[in-house]
Amino acid sequence: MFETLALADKEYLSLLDPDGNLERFPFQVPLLSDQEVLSAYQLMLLARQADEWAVSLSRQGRMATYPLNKGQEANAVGAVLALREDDWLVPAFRELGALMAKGIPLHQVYMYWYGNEQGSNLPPEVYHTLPIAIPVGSQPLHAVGIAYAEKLKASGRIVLTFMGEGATSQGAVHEAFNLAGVWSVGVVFYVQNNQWAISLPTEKQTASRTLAEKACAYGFESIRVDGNDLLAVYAAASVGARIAREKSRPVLIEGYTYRLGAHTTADDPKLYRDETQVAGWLDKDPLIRLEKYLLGRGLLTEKDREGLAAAALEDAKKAFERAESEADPSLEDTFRYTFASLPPVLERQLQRRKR
Ligand SMILES: Cc1ncc(C[n+]2csc(CCOP(=O)(O)OP(=O)(O)O)c2C)c(N)n1
Repeated sequence: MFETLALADKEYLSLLDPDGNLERFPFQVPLLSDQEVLSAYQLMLLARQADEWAVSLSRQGRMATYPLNKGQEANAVGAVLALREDDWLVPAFRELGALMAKGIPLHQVYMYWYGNEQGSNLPPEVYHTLPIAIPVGSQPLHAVGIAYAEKLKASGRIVLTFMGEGATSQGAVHEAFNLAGVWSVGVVFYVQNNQWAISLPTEKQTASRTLAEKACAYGFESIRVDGNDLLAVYAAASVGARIAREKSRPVLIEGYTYRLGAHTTADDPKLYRDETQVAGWLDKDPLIRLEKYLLGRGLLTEKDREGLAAAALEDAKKAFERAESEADPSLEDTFRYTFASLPPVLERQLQRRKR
């Protein structure tokens, strides 16, 4: 448990109640300014509309397989807001809001899911972000490697990496946790516990009561946070980022959340999960809770809300049109953007394909 955020008997850190009221806490909580909350809301809204549009595009046969982030937006956006601009983001594949919060334009993310490798062309000196990682649980090791390099350079930069709860069953993730603890590097492991790894529920994934408690075995601090509460995610990530930067220690944050949509546009969750469970979580929709907070604080009106949602959908449509109209990637593009220099096995593949 993060020492500065004593949760007493609470299951996880939560700041906004279901009606969007800010709860009082007996300790200092890092909070966003009103303007920052409003900007974060707009990003979450764009991530939501971009999702809905991607599903529609997929039905029209215009989009390849796409993983939905619906219901998980607060995790991705809230955690990145706690970073310094030059800190690193090492994503998995379900953090659209995190990529956009890092400044990566939506059309570029859409290009990735459209199958254009230029979507992975993220100049590190501009975005400090690694490309989307599909192999489950592969990226936390990269995050630890970067954090170790930054430690050697004494740059003060930290690394935020995301993974799903399913990824925590992968051996490479345990190696990453272990190395991070032993090398004492500044990395924030953010586990989005959306309760499903495709069709496998969390209780069949792990016998641990929480994902957060796994950090204990590796000798670092952790916290469980309400992943549907932007303000709580930001607070937990801010404290986590401070520990990572000032103490050069890893931390683990478990965002307790729910995947409201299908695993991807190629999946049908009705085949394996009970719709009544989904209905219960629709009531905890992170966007609705944040809207209630903003409306209650007079920072948003119903009319603004409708206008912002319509504008976000328009932005998503334009972003996809741009992605769709980009030139096809070259053969070389398929091999670029992940490795600084190609490993021999990929070099051989490239030469074979060229022939
Ligand atoms: C190494 C590897 N094995 C299997 C897959 C197929 N696969 C894609 S996503 C996924 C489930 C991942 O679950 P979780 O880590 O909880 O993340 P979520 O999809 O829920 O965001 C699986 C098994 C893969 N991409 N990589």
